[in-house]
Amino acid sequence: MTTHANIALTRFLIEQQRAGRINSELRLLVEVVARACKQISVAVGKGALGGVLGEAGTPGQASINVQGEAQKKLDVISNEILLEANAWGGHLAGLASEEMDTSQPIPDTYPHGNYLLLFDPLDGSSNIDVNVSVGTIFSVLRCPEGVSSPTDADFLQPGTAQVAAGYCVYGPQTTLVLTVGHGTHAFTLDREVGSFLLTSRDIRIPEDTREFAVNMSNQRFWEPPMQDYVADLLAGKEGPRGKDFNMRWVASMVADVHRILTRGGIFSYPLDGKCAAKGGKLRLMYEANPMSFLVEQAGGAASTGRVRMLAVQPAGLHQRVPVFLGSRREVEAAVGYHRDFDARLA
Ligand code: AHM
Ligand code: MG
Repeated sequence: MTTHANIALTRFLIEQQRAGRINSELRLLVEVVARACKQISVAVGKGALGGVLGEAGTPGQASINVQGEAQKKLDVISNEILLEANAWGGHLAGLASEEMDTSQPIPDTYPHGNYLLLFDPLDGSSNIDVNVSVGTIFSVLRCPEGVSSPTDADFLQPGTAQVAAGYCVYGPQTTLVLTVGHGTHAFTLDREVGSFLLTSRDIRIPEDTREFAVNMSNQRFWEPPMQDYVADLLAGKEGPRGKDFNMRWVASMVADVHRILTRGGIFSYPLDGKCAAKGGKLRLMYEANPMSFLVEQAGGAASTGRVRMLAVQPAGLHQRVPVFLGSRREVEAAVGYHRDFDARLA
């Protein structure tokens, strides 16, 4: 990784503003999200010492979110940190979170801005209690013209409409990865100074890879094109792909995507018999779209297996989708298996 030790996130954003790529409101928005991520990083880092592990709710009665999943204490804490940090700055018109049933307009006690913020406050939360990387994912949209108190419908914009997206991974290092539509850049938190420093400018994902990420325990539930694709990966050098593949699965999308941005690979959470009725496992607005924007800005590709992710017109705030993203030629290969399968059915 190239280091740019003297360029803090604040300076980077000021430079983006001077280059006409962002305005002051969007700069403030990213700064506020980054500050909230620092707070979440501290809470995550305390672990058992901070009493933040385990499930939210009362003993015997876990708190269940709109996704039908039991919330962890840190899911709730991270959501509150992001809500509180973003309410009063005047840069937002509304917020939506994976952990909340509906979107929230900014209260009338504060000025309203022109942006909408969507986030998964703590992604990969099954990993919290076992001290494995987790992260925050966020996406920024413009509030439609003339709307000051947005409702859910105002958030239903395709991924191509995103003006910024990023994630912060809380691992051995805390790293913020950001795009404002001009490349993908990584900032590492200097824990002593408390500031994010640019450590990788213009990340490029290798076009080819020998590494895939998927939860193999779902194999028997996948649809046929995914079965065929992974069977050919596993066949290695002797199979049709002509090379051996390695596999990694952290089960935190932030960590898996971070590896792909660092050294290439393909990440997939395909349709399977267990999640097909919901449309997939991962959420379009909080997970798939921001990650796809970051990956495309780094020269990679992102697809549902059938269409470009960023072109999907969302039908609901919590919509789920199948996901394939990472090294461009490998994503194209996976999409090819789906295309061939669909063509045989037609
Ligand atoms: P979460 O937002 O509830 O944490 O769920 C999303 C996570 C992703 O980070 C990860 O890729 C996936 O779920 C792991 O799923 P599985 O446990 O089925 O492997
Ligand atoms: Mg998530």
